[in-house]
Amino acid sequence: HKRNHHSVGIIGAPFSKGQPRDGVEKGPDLIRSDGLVEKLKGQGCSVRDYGNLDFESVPNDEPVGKVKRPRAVGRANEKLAGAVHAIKKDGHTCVLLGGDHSLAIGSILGHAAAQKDLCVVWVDAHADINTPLTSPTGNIHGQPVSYLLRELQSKIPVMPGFAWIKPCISAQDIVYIGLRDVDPEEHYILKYLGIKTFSMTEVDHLGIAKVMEETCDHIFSKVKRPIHLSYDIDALDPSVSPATGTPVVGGLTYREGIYIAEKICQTGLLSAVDMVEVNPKRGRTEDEISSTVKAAIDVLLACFGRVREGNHSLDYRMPQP
Ligand code: 4U7
Ligand code: MN
Ligand code: MN
Ligand code: MN
Repeated sequence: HKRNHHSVGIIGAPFSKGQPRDGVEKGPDLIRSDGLVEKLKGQGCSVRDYGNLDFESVPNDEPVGKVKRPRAVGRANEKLAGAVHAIKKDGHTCVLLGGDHSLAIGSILGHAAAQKDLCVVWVDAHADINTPLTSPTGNIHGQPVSYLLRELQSKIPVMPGFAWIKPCISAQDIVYIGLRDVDPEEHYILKYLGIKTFSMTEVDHLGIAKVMEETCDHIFSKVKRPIHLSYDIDALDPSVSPATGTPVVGGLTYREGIYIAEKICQTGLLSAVDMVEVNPKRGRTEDEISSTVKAAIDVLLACFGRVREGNHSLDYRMPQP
């Protein structure tokens, strides 16, 4: 089959202020240094690396209520949204290398500015749907979805750095896969808005193949539309990807994690991907770090056509004796 004429635009966001742990800002360069660009080109993609965004420090970024570092997070995401918008205008599938998951705010808003009618597949141990008022921690990486959903707009207080944000998706436009650590307030929101979720219980019960069938049925129930895949590496089990800020036992296997990416690729509608929360400083050994980075890269390669049965380039010719 003729796959793999993917055109990929990569943007790095070395940003960590959506959560308290150092090191997640090293994610973009770490993922690149393991050969992401070369590997994508090697499987037939055209790739443009737009480099890393540069985030100026924001002085006097006092908490607003519980919410920590709102100005830094707001500004970083505004910048990221502009970059993602531009990459989409250039005609690429956008890959955001994070950084923490607060970056999904800018990534999805920038994507939505260029692409009407997108839907979101959120692969994560967590729902990241706390509002500033429900958040138990005040960390914005646990809140991005709340800013994006139209149905929650009236529940979001005014915050410095966030005035540019206008919600761009509705509750029926997002599907979660991999949930296993959801705060009670988040659970209420998910149920109250009727959001489609495949927690680890559903992955166990249905199997990942059925989960992906139902995911596609849900997002394509009316029409086929572009997909934004927001992939938190902590969706995978910590035995696979331990180097992350908020690991939770009982996660997706490596195979389930890859299968999700393969199926999303097969739709032909992948329009943007976030790969976030890879934090080398949270790995206790080199092996823990490399296993986490490898998983992140393998997910991305599967997003862009790599399959486990084997791969060959379209212009391969057998050697003649
Ligand atoms: B991640 C948490 F309270 N729900 O809001 C919160 F448990 O992007 C965790 O998925 C959020 O890694 C995890 O702080 C955010 C907490
Ligand atoms: Mn998570
Ligand atoms: Mn997350
Ligand atoms: Mn995390």
